[in-house]
Amino acid sequence: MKQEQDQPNVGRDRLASEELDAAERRSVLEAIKRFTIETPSWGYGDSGTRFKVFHWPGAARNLREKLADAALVHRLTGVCPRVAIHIPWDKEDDWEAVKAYAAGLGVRIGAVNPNLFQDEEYRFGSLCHPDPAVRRRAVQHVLECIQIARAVDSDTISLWLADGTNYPGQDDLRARKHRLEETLAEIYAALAPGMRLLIEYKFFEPAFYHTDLADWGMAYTLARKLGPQARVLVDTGHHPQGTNLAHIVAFLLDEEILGGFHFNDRRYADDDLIVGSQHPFELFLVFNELVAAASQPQAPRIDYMIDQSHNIEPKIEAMIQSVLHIQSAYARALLVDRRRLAEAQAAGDVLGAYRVLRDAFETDVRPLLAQAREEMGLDPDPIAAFRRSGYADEVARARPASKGGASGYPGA
Ligand code: AOS
Ligand code: ZN
Ligand code: ZN
Ligand code: ZN
Repeated sequence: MKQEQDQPNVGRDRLASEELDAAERRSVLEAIKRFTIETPSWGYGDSGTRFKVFHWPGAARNLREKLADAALVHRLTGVCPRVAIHIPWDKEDDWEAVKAYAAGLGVRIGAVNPNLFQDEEYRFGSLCHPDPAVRRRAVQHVLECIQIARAVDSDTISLWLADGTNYPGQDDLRARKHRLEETLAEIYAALAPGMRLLIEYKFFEPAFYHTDLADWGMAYTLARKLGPQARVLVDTGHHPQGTNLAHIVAFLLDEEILGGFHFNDRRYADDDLIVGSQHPFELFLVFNELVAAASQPQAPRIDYMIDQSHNIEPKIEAMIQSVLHIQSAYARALLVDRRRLAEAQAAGDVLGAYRVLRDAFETDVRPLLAQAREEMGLDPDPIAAFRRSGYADEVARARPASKGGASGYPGA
C-alpha cells in the first residue's frame, strides 16, 4: 500500500487514487470472483404480499422453471451456483431427477426451507403449539425436509417459525419456550453429520403480540443449547426499525455462531424488497464487519442467501439487481483501509475513522466488478445482457399459465 500523507478531506476514491497496489487490487478481484450468493426458488415464482399477488408474465410455476431461471442468473453473474428450496412449495417426487436437472443447468440445491406457517393446524403455532399432535406434525415435516436435504446433497436446513400469539394471555410464554426447545432438540438429533440447522428469528409477523423466536438473542440461546451444528440466521428484514444490524452481525461473528443471511431490504418491516435498495450504507457496514472478521484465522462458513418477494418488479431482473447490490457492498468493504481505520480508532479520531469507511463506501466499484466479470468470461453488465437475451419474452410465451405473449417487460 502506498504510504501517503492524508489527503485533504475531500474523500479518497480507493480505486481512482490508485491507493491499492497491483497485488491488493488483484486480491480484491479474486475475492469478488470467489464470493457466492444463494438465490431463493420462491423469488422466481409469483409471490406477493398478504394483500395481493401480482402475476408476472413468465414467472416460474414449478421447481424446474425456478431452477432454469436461477441457472440463468448464475450464468449471467457467475456467482449464484446454489438455489434455496422451500418445502412444500418445491416438493417433487424424484429428488435424484431434480438433482440431475439442476446439475445439468450448472446449479445445485442449497438450503432446504421447511414451511411451518401455512397448514390449517398451525393456527396457534407449530413447534410451540399447545397440542402435542400438532407439534408432532411440525417435527415430522422438518424431519422430512432433512431427508430431502440428504437426497439433494444439501447440508443446510434453514428454519423460520411464524409461531407466536396475538394477545396477552393467549398462551403460556415459558411453556411455549419449553415446547420449542424440546422439538428443536428432536430435529437437531436427526441432522446428518455435517448438516447445519440455521435458526432464523423475526421480531413480528404473522404473530403480532409476541413471536416465539423473535430476536437474535433467542436464536443464539437456542442454537447454543442445541450444539455446534446449529447456527443463527440473520434475515436483514427481521428487526425493529433502527436496529443496528452491523452490531448484531459483529457480535454473532465474534461468538462464532452466525450461520448465514437472508438478504433483503425494507423501508418499514419485513418488506422483502431488493437488498441494498433502501439502506445501501447499512448493507456496506454489515459487510465491513464480515470482511474484518474474515481476516481472522478461523474464518467461519457463512451462507449468503437472498430472501425476497418480488411482487411488482420483474423477478429475474430483480434477482440480478440484488446480486449486484450484494457484490457492490462486499467489494466496497474489501476496500476499507484497515490500517488507517485502526490508527484512527486508536487515536480516538472519530471522524477520521468514519471517513475511512466513508471513503470505501463512496468508491465506485462498478468498474472493478465489471473487470471481475470479464475475467470470468461474462458480460460486464449482467442486467443489459439479460435484457438483450430475450429470455423474459421467451418464458412469457413458454409458460402459458402466466398470461403469455409479450412479457410486459420494460425495454424488452
Ligand atoms: C419469513 O419472513 C422468512 O423470511 C422466511 O425465511 C422466508 O420468507 C421463506 O418462507 C423461507 O422459509
Ligand atoms: Zn428469511
Ligand atoms: Zn422474512
Ligand atoms: Zn422471507
